[in-house]
Amino acid sequence: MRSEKLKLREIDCVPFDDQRSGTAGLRKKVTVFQQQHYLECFVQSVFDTLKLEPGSTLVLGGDGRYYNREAVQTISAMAAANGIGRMVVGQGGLLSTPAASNLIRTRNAAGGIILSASHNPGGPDGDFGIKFNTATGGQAPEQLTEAAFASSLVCKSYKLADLTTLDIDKCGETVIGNTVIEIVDPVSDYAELMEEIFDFELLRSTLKHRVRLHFDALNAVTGPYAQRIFCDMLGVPDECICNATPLEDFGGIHPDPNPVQAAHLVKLAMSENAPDLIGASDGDGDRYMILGSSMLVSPGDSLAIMLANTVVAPGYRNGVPGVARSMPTSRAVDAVAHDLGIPCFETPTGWRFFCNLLEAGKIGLCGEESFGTSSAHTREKDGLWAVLYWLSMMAGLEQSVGEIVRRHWARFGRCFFQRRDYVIADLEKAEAIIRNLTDNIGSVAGSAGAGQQISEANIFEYTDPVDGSVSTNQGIRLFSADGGRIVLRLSGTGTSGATLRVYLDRTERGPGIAEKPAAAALSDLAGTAAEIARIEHFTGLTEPTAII
Ligand code: VG1
Ligand code: CO
Repeated sequence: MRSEKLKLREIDCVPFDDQRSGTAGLRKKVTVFQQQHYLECFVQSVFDTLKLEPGSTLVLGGDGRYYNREAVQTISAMAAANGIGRMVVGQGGLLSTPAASNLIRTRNAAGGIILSASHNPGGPDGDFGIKFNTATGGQAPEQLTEAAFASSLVCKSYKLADLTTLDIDKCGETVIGNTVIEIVDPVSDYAELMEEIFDFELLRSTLKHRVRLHFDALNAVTGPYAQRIFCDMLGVPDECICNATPLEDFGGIHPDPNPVQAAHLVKLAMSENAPDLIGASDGDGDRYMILGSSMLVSPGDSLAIMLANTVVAPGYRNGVPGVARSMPTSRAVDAVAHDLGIPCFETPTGWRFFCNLLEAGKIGLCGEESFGTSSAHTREKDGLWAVLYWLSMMAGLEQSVGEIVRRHWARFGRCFFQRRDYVIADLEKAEAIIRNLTDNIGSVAGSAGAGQQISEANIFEYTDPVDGSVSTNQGIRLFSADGGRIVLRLSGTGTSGATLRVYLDRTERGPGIAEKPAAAALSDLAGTAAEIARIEHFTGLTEPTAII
């Protein structure tokens, strides 16, 4: 064990004015983070905000993107200088977001720092990000991220220990003054948790005899997790896991598992002799995509189907007390919750809004339309867990992905869903769309566009049922007279310009729903949204940049 004396330095800096967290942490271009004192100032603000007891434990790791390793060294040196008792750091600086959340809980840590810009591109010209979690394992709530921002605006110095570079690739402990820096295997605790929730014996035999799995880690953090869990523990051949080595630039691919960025997986699913289950995960391992032969599972459907089939996994066999979805997520899960007689909460976009509900035991499953789903086993969304849950459904129900989905639609109806993203270079123009709708919200109800009558329009506001905190301006909702819904909001994870997200959903029942393309079911709502929001007028865009 290496041991060093603490050589403490207090370094002066000029405060930054742009360190406000978005939907999931602070995300900026790598070059912004590389400015002198930038990372340090934010981290000092986080330490000051968390007001950690001397000697507390903190978890640290990230998705392995460019700048991850440097940031781990800097944050460890700052932790030693700030009196943290123990830093638990993922080997190689790696920890998937759900694994970090789990480690915070198993180690009774006071919190954690996760280095990730999730699905944003990586590399020297890409993005970097940092988010912090509390002792519950959940992402810091809005009040805390706002407090950290306020603290950064007046951060005129930070504390740093002078220490020789840590060997973060070897598990073991280094002592610096009163701080122990412990490098741990990033996978083992998480893998153990998965083994508790799911019936690995059943999954092993299903994978051996019936289900051919193909998992794509998109060169991001889940590679080592997938290899350990699927190959070592569940016996899947190595070649079924691809892009399994975390790379600093993700090999140039965009680690966002959706049909646009991961079109190669959609192609594979539509091919002859497609694998039975195709899964993929995003940069930091908290999202997923599920496909089967000729079937891409829409995330809203995935949550609904999981809720309808809790019986398949030992961890959920007794059902769940309630469920939650983010407001723009399709309302498919509402029908299942209604059928089960359990509450269905509607929260603003961003995982942090689920954390209080999970912590209070009000919900046992939750999800977002952006391919993120999880349960009370951790306090973050969890990509690999979702793949294991789908595998459990295939094993327990003895059905293919396609059969599971189609049977669900036959029972509950099909909630068609689309997210239409408009990438707008000029932030002002994007804000003008939202401002115009907000200012005129009273007259939007009763108006019509592309043949659709809007019967109700409002601005979503959320009161947390646990702590009573209120979050305003969380998206604009338009309800059509025939039961359709349009939601508009601006993305809070980008690092330049703006992305307007337009979400559409409508439930249909009866014959033909399985064959009907979502585009056909939602084209009138799409036209109505574009017309009422005057997207072309404000931006010149006649079509979305991507439809997900
Ligand atoms: C997006 C998604 C949101 C998700 C967030 C962080 O936010 O819409 O559902 O929670 O990314 O996910 P926005 O504000 O860009 O719409 V991750 O996997 O980037 O931590
Ligand atoms: Co992510």
